[in-house]
Amino acid sequence: MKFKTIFTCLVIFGMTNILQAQNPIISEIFTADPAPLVYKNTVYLYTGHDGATLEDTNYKMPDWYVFSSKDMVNWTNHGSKLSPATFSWATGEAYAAQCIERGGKFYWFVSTFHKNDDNSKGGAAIGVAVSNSPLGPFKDAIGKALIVNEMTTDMKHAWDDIDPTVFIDDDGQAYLFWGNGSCKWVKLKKNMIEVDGGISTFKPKNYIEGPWVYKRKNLYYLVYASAGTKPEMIEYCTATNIAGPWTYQGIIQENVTNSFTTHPGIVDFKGKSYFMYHNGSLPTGGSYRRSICIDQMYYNPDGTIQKIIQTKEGVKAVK
Ligand code: FUB
Repeated sequence: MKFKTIFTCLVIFGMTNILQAQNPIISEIFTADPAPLVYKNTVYLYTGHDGATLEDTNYKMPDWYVFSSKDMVNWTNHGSKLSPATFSWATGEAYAAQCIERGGKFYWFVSTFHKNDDNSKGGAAIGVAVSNSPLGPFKDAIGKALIVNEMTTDMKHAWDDIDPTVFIDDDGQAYLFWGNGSCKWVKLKKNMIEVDGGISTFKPKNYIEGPWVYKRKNLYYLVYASAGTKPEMIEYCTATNIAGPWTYQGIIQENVTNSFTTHPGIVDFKGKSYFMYHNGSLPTGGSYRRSICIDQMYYNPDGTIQKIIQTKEGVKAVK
């Protein structure tokens, strides 16, 4: 083969690889804990932000970011839109969060940590920020935490009230699920900023943290990070009633590259289902320097979820 032909082949091969390698989808900063929201033909992706140095041995998560896409491949970085500093009662890291729309307002449920004051002795807590736009500006919706460590006592560690996932059922009833070590849930009032009734606690098989709750064809899904002493996987349960009982359905995602944690974020967009998660696969990445990826998600006719195939290529652009 002539040099020119070999060169052309190498360029085409290289370009094809570049065009197809979508994962991780964000490479300018380290991102974690994906929470997608579809609104008006656009996917908004709310993320955590890993700011740890290579020497750090724990999370350094200063703020939450928003990205958006109209095709699941080209993502616009809208920047840092919220931080624990927005909440006068908060201190510490910006753990997992999820934003949901109701009545034209956007409610961003976040997990962070509480100052030691009259409302709490500290520990993880859940707050809500609100905005008239998916891109903010967001402000504290309540002026205090929605959930504080003292409200749940089944787990003795102080960081069990993390990882909120919020879901509005067809009848308009909103639910908040969350928790590390056990899964907790409560109804929310229509205003989305007050709990309605008591908190329930349960422990799905192998549950550790990071719940993601949604409904598809009259079946409720509770997808979560599992294990604990080993790197996390994603497992799930289904139920015909959101109050349970939940039926364990198995593992859908095995361990991820170079990160102890993984965290599910699930969305349907333009007729396809997508599974978002994080790993440590960017150069210099790791458990505290994570990156969000997307792969296709498929359901069986009976509603069970097929194993997620983690790829470097990611997904194809949708029109
Ligand atoms: O990102 C900080 C914590 O790591 C999250 O709250 C957990 O779900 C895990 O991803």
